[in-house]
Amino acid sequence: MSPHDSPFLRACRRLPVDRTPVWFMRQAGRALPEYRRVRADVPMLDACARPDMIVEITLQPVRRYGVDAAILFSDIVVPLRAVGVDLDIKPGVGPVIAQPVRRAEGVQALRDLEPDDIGFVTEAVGELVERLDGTPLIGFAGGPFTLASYLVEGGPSKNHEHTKALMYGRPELWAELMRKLSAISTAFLKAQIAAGASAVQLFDSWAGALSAQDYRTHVLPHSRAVFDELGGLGVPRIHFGVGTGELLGLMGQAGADVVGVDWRVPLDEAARRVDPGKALQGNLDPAVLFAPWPVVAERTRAVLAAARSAEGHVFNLGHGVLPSTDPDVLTRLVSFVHEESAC
Ligand code: 1CP
Repeated sequence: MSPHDSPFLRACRRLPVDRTPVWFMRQAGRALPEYRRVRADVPMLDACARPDMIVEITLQPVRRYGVDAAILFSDIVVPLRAVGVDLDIKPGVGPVIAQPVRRAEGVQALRDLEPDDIGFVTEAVGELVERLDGTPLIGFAGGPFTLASYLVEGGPSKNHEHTKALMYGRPELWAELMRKLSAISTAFLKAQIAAGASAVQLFDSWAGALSAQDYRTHVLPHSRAVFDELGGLGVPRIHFGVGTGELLGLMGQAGADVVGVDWRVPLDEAARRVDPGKALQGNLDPAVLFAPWPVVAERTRAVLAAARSAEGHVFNLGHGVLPSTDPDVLTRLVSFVHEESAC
């Protein structure tokens, strides 16, 4: 079977589907006991560098939940580490950078990503495409703003103050950093597509920290550079951020085929904010999965109803699966989305 006619790729292309496709951001991860088992003695970045673990962890949620797409097990900081940035992913914290990049020397020291740097990813993608037997594989990368935020802040940040200080105070150096990060993300995505990924998602998770004006000036041109480079490769391009209700139109204009929406804006309103010719992805609040099932069902129906205003719809959560989510609720949700949307 080829992934080409799968409901997921058809919905991304705004073609008719016989049921709404569904996958979950962070579907591979701590909500799954089988994930915790294989990761027990292996640090996160070591797991991301081992093709056997990438393959197994990517397949786990497909087996368990019956989702319509797999997403590669990796992390947005993997290509940064692959070009030599000294960083780690600390349990309970997230990515931590040994020497935050705030000056010209740090920006200049960033080098391009070469295919040889990420052979473990291309090997895993190739094997996954065979093993997935027609279920599409989504490749991904971090958006340049989100990567810049980790590099400049040195780790997770609420206010992104050092990042904004660089963006406002040294706009040329900022642009240089963003050009380098765009090139790294582009190379990471191209390698995944060349190895067989059927679609790609650019996670600019923290872009919602920006006003529309700042996004337009300081971020959009760089995200557009990534999408433009992928335009001729024939795979749908998904663009996602959190708290980006005010930016949905601009994130679409950056060059996405599918715009990811968090739970704060209903999909019918999102459809008005995004230019025609794009599908939407989303957008059940991941915290709703902790409510009694009738509430989950009602909210899921509401998402499906609002999505009728969209030209194409891929069901997802509005952000990643929370680690303490009951996996059985996710399994039930996949079936429910399929049943409710079947025509
Ligand atoms: O010990 C662990 O299990 C580590 C937890 C973990 C996992 C499972 C991290 C640390 N990353 C991942 C995998 C991961 N990261 C995937 C796998 C595929 C999937 O199932 O979806 C993906 C797509 C990512 C992407 C990622 N990493 C994003 C973008 C998506 C999002 O959630 O907005 C971001 C922002 C990161 C950074 C990151 N890596 C890990 C954590 C805990 C974080 C966020 C920390 C923070 O709040 O800043």
